[in-house]
Amino acid sequence: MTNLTHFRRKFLAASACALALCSVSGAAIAQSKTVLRISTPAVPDDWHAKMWTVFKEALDKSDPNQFDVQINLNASLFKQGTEPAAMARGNLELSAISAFDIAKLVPEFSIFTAGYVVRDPAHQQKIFNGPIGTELFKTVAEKMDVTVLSTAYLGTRQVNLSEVRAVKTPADLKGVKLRMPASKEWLFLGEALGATATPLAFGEVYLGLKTGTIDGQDNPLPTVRAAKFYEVTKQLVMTNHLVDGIFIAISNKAWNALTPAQQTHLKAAAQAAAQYNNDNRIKEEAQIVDFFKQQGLQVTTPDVEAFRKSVQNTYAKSDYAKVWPAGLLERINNTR
Ligand code: KDO
Repeated sequence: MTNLTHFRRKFLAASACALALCSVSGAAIAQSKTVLRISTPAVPDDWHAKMWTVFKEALDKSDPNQFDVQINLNASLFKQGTEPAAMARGNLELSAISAFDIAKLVPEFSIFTAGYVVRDPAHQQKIFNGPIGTELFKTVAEKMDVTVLSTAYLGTRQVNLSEVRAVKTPADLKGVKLRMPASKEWLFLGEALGATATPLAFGEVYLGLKTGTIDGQDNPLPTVRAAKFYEVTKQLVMTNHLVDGIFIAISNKAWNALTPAQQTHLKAAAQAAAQYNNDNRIKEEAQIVDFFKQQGLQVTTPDVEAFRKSVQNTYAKSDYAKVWPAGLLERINNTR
């Protein structure tokens, strides 16, 4: 072996070793961070997608180098509605879960899936940040093995149709294939509105509207904009039927592994994220109607009282209402 070859071999071996060391220490740093996987069906342009960046940034600031926050949008990690089970199994740390997801395991929570119960976003925050929230979230933690960190306002749901139709009362929605997320709690709401509820995952709604598999869908207006449903629909019926919320929750496995200081910071980060979402969404909802009009959609006002009466009666007579704790509806109504 020439001196030169010998030198080259030694040099290559040394570099490889340095590289190996380097990647080992890189991996060690990555490993020392607590991984927080987030999964949501939200589209990138919607406020409850963007709020996760606020969460991540708040945590990076309060606890530098302690967390590896991984945000997965568009249901790319878990299918819509499967997040609570994934969290309970320990395959997912965080998500923003709906009242409908919770109602499957905590039946009394179905009171928040009923139309025309929560009055407005301020009412929603008072309910969930007060004693009712504290009591119910305790049951959620016990039955679902997740801890709710904050409540985000998803918006007020409206009916959005692919063809223009005269809609004044629920009877006018008869035969309309109204897409709802795929669970019996959601389908019940669609039927209570007078429509033929048709289950479909959020990610398939745009195509469903375009191809005519469904005649309409319901969502808050900022989502109709962010997911571009206005491109494939012609009418918004302002039913205001559900002041919807999503609950930022963490699996108890992940929560219990945190130090008390980390738990405090995580809660603060989730509250900052919800606040960012709520402020922006409320502001957008107040001015968004003009956008849809400019896009050529008809924005119509039905007889909201007729919808309210009919939806409330349908729920009152249903099995859902049978498990609502005595007095809860009154307590909600009296929350101001
Ligand atoms: C929807 O599928 O209509 C819905 O609005 C239901 C919500 O609970 C939530 O899952 C939301 O979609 C997604 O986050 C997408 O915005």
